[in-house]
Amino acid sequence: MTEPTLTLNGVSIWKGWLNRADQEALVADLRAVASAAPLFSPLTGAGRPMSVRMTSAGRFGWYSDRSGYRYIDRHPSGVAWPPIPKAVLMIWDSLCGGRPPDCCLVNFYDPQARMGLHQDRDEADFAHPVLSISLGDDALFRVGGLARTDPTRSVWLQSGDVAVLGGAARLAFHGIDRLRPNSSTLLGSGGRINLTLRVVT
Ligand code: MD6
Ligand code: FE
Repeated sequence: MTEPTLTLNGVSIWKGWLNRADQEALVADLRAVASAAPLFSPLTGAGRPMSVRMTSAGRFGWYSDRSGYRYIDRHPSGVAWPPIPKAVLMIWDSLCGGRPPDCCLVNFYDPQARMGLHQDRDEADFAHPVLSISLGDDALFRVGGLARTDPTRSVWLQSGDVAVLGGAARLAFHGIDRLRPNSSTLLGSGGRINLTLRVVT
């Protein structure tokens, strides 16, 4: 398998895994996903809307409201989640292999959106990695350890970069501190899209 460009507290990062044409094709796929299953702002446990808007593709979609974080098998409107785009599944195949993901979470960041430090732990089996794809504006990605208070390291993720949280780093705390507005021309109106692929069940 291709060696990552860098690792950050055990998280593998492939810089520029997708070229510009691949990125543009992926954005077109994601616009189709969002027109079938519109973006929404999930509520945190405290009942406040998250600053990131999201939707999903695949058998399951990630959801959150006052009763907690979970996967649901339909969009909140009742429509089925659209299938995961083929190009996205091919990226998983190249870097993770094994069982294909059954959720592709699509996060859309406005220029001022952020994602607090968290663990991805709503899946049934942490032996499966989580793969993330960045599109659009640069984002400052922070990665710590298995405890919230462990020291962290940060890297700017750019459009076309792919990161994998697997092995000992599968449950590493991570988050997005801020975007660098207008650092990419990929998305007409700015902002950032992050895809995360997971095996849920
Ligand atoms: C983001 N990423 O890049 C936030 N989760 O917008 C994540 O929360 C994430 O990059 C699991 C695995 C990789 C990730
Ligand atoms: Fe995450």
